[in-house]
Amino acid sequence: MKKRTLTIVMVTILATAAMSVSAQDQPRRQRARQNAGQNAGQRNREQFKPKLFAELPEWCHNPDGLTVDEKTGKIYMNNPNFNGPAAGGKKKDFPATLNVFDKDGKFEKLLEYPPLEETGQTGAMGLDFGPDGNLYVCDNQYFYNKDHKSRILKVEMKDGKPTGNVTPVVVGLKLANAILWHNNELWVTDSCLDLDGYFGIGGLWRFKGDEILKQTEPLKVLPNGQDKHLVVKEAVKKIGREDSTGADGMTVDNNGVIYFGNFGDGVMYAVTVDADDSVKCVKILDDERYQCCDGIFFDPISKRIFINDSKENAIRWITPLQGTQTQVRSGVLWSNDDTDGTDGLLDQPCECVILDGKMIIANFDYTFPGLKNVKFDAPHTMSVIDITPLQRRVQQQAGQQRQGRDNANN
Ligand SMILES: [Ca+2]
Ligand SMILES: [Ca+2]
Ligand SMILES: [Ca+2]
Repeated sequence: MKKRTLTIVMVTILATAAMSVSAQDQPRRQRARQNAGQNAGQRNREQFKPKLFAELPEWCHNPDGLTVDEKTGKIYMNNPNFNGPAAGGKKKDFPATLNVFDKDGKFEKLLEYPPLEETGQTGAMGLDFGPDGNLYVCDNQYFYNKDHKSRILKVEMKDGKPTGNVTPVVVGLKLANAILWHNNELWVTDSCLDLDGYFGIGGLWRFKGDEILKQTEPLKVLPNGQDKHLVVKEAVKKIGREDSTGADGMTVDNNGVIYFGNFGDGVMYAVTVDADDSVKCVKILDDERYQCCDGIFFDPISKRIFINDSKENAIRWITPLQGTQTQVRSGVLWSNDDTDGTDGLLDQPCECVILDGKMIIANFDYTFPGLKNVKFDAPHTMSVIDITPLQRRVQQQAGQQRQGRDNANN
């Protein structure tokens, strides 16, 4: 025991001596440059520190899907209220709700979702406005019944408010998570297809507009990965925390490329539709540092796709694909340690939208094994990050590049 202590002391002394020698040898100017770099890094980091956007009541403790009404600038938010005594099949304390925010965080409940009779629950998550002006909503029933009970619901809207008519338009999904109307088509991520031979596998559903908008009864898809509307299937890697959840967040860039990422391993994909209407999916990011992807959102001004990293309490970014690229750049905008969410620090961020340079973030706070967030706790919060410095920088760089090209051409 004593000998070991002595060895450790000796090694420590030697290491300290080596460090001080190298520090003396280091030119002073280089050290100053490094310090300046660290200070700038710290400043850059601090400028994206999240603040509190809204504190939510207990009956709205689980904010998830977000979408902006482009016409009014209002932010619509689904809250499945998964926490509470629903575990074990009991009815939840609070029903799932649809809510609306103005840009300053003023908040109003619009609707309590009617439960699915079979489970007594609704798990309203992703949502998007359709071309008919109604809201389309992922109802994740997987947390209550894994046997193809998830649905897409249409919430009929008039003058920015629900009329009260909520009807299923697609039934038979596994874990409906994110939803996107694009090019008069409806795209939906399914996080847990549970197909034989895979640790985990998720995918993308694609429905033509007419199939949804002109239907007389809900479209029922075939089970177990057999349906033709399931156009992408991607497996999940088994990594440290062994979460098998697949396709989660989804967004589309200004070139019409659709992106999605896996919750369980953080791998990102890009999806395009070819001239013959076939769907192509390529892996664009597979980096062991980044192991989780929940909701994602493309911002055309900063030219970034922002990723809610639930594992790391982080907002990360990737660049959208350009030309024939198949890989993207990536980085971290902000991350913080475990927190209850006080003052707006991230408490398992799951979705974000960007409005007038402000990134509005929902903190899901419904933990899974291996996440930084260790428990569900008050306060229940939405955060906001001012990303205008990043937007300005990217726009300036683009302007300089244009100028450079013009000069070269003249
Ligand atoms: Ca999600
Ligand atoms: Ca919290
Ligand atoms: Ca928490």
